[in-house]
Formats: sequence, C-alpha cells, structure tokens
Amino acid sequence: MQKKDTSLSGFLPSFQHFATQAIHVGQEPEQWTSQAVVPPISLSTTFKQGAPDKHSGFVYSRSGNPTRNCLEKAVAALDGAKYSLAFSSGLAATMTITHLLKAGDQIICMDDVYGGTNRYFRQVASKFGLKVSFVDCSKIKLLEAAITPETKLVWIETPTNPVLKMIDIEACAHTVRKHGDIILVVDNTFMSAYFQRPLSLGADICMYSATKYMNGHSDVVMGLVSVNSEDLHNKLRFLQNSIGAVPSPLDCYLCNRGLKTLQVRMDKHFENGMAVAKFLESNPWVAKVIYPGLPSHPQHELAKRQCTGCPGMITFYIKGTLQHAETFLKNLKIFTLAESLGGYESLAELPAIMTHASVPKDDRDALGISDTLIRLSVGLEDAKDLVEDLDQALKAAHPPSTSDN
Ligand code: P1T
Repeated sequence: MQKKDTSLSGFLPSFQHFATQAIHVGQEPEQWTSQAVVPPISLSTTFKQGAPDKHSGFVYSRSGNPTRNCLEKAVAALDGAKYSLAFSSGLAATMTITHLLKAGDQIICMDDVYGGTNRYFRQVASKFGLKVSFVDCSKIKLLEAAITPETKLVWIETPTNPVLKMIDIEACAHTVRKHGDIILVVDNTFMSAYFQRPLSLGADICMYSATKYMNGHSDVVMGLVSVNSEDLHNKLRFLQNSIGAVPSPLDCYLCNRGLKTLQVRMDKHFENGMAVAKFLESNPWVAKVIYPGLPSHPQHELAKRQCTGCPGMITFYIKGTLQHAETFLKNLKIFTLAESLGGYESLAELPAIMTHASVPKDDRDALGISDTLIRLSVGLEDAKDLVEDLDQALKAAHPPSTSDN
C-alpha cells in the first residue's frame, strides 16, 4: 500500500524508506553470536580483552555498549546523519554539547525554548563564564544582530516549546555560516526525525529529548544527538565518555524498540492533532489555537516547506482567567494533567505554572506564556473521544451561569 496521501494539509511527502531504516539499520542479527533478531539488552559493564588493549571494540559500558550501539546506528540513519550519540536525558545531551565551548564564549538561544533548557543556560552554563543571550531567532535579522565575535553556539528549537513558533532552519544556517565558526544546534524534539531533518537543512547538530516522540511510550528519559562532521563527532564522543551522562542498556533497548513504530505513531499524532486543532478552532470558549498544521498558523507555509507533517503538540488560549484554565484541566477525563509530551497517551498542562515556571515572569509575559495558555500533547487514542473530552471540559470551565467571558 502506498504511503497515506498527505493532502491532510498539503505537507511534503515523507522521506523515502524511513520505516524500513527504523526497523533494520543497526539491528543485523549477524552481530550477535546467538543471531538474535531483537537486540539483546547487554547489561555487562565491562568486556573481556584478549590482551591488554586488544578488544572487540567494547571496553567499558560508559565508553560503548552493544545495545546503545544498535540505538545510535538506527538514530543516525533516521536523521540522515553519519553519527549519533545517546545520553541519559535531553538536558544531559544539552550539557554535553555546551561543553564544546569555553569560558568567554557566547551562546545565542531562541527566546522560547523548553523551560529546563532556558534554566540550564541561564542559571548553570552562565556560572562557568559562558555568556547567554535569548533572541527571537524566528526573526533572522534579530539573530544576525545578536552575533558577536564571541558567538560559538546558536541553539534553536522548532517548533518552540510552548508557543509553537517555527524557525527557518536553512535561513539560520545561512546566517550562522556568514560568521565563521558557529555551531548551529536544532532541538528536534517536537518534530522527531520523521517530520523534520535539521542536518539536511544546514544544522550542525540535531538533538532530541528522546523522552518524547522518539521513544514515544513515556517510560524512558533520554537524549540523542546526531552529527555529520567527523570532528564534531570525535569531540562529542570524547565528552560523552569523559562526562559520563550515558543511558542504561535497558533504556537504550526501550528507545530502540520505540523507534520501530515512530512512523506509524507520528502519522497518527498528525491525524489526531489536526482533528483536535480544528475542533478547538471552532469552539466558542477558545480564544486562539496555535498549531503549525493549521492554515491560521502564521508560519504555516514555512512548516509545509520545512517539515513533512506536524506532531500532536497544540497550544491554545482558553477564554477567561487562570481559574477557567484550572477548571478545564481538572475536568479532563482522558487527557492526563502532567508535564512531558510525545507519548501514546494524551497529556495537558499549564506551562506558566508547570514546565515553564522557571522562566522569569517578565519573559513569560513577553512570550505569551500566560495563565490561560494550555499545552496539549495529543496522543494515539480515538480522536472522537479526545474531542468529546475537550468539549465537556471546556463546557465545565464555562458553565452557562458564568459563561460571560
Ligand atoms: O526531559 P529531558 O529528556 O531532559 O529533555 C529536556 C527537553 C529538551 N528539549 C525539549 C524541546 C523538551 O521539551 C524537553 C523536556 N520537556 C518537557 C519535560 C516538557 O514537558 O516540555
């Protein structure tokens, strides 16, 4: 059967052979003496050597592990990359990448990013002499103006968390190249390797919180990094071993398994995301819906040019006050009130008080992260049930007697 028509919203057809790569690359049974079709979970922390420093390629599990190896090879294929590395969390990947820099260097970070990324750069990296500037990189002129001779890293997330701004990766790469030796990192967590390939658009590093869509089952905390440059790979591999923020073999096994269904999951997240976004857009108690798959999104054309689809991440403003937002969240029956995203189950949260509480209030206000901004991670349940759940919770937040907002 041919891949489903993407006329859902006019997005590009998907990258060729993605599902086959996800299932087979790095998984060859011949690599195991048992010929295991499913990669074994290799728990050993150390590996026998034939003579001092004469070994199979595996020495000690922090520097390399067979199960992690399978995962890293599969991720590299899915990102169209030469190399991929796994870390113990998305933030561990961020920290390791940041160790490429030295005191005095400047980082330009997109102003709207995951609250934990903002907190790491602002409160941790800055303590070690790194200068951090938060800039709206969706406006290329602002990025250009912020670059100084000290700039060594530009960090973007697209779409951004939580207000779902799209950033033109190619335009950022072009701008950064004009200024020499700057590393462009794209946090590709929201799109996953299936919908967006930052390296092919000129980024130097593609990173993920694999805790989200890449694993997809809300049971692993992990980070992933893909690169094409051998030099960057060698530096990051050295840092991965020297810092030691590596994932466990069990987590590598689980994430590797999650990748096998990435394509089918993402296609369904897109379908459900569109259904929910359209419902919200037509609901009288919703002030505004932000979803890059909708023509109403200000960068819908960029989304169609840059991505092959959209995930289940939807942000919307409920009419009313914090109290209406809280009542809505309390009344949801299928959506669970929880942080995180990208799993098979639908989640809802209030970024101002939850995932982005560590972002200073003035910055949150400037970014539009208000008390009525609600973020949904639309899962893989039946879309009709999800819409019904949202409908009843919106009605509960705005009962007839108080529905004058
Ligand atoms: O949680 P961790 O695996 O360390 O990943 C951090 C991270 C990095 N980048 C993006 C875009 C993210 O969304 C996250 C984590 N985000 C959440 C926990 C959240 O609810 O938004």
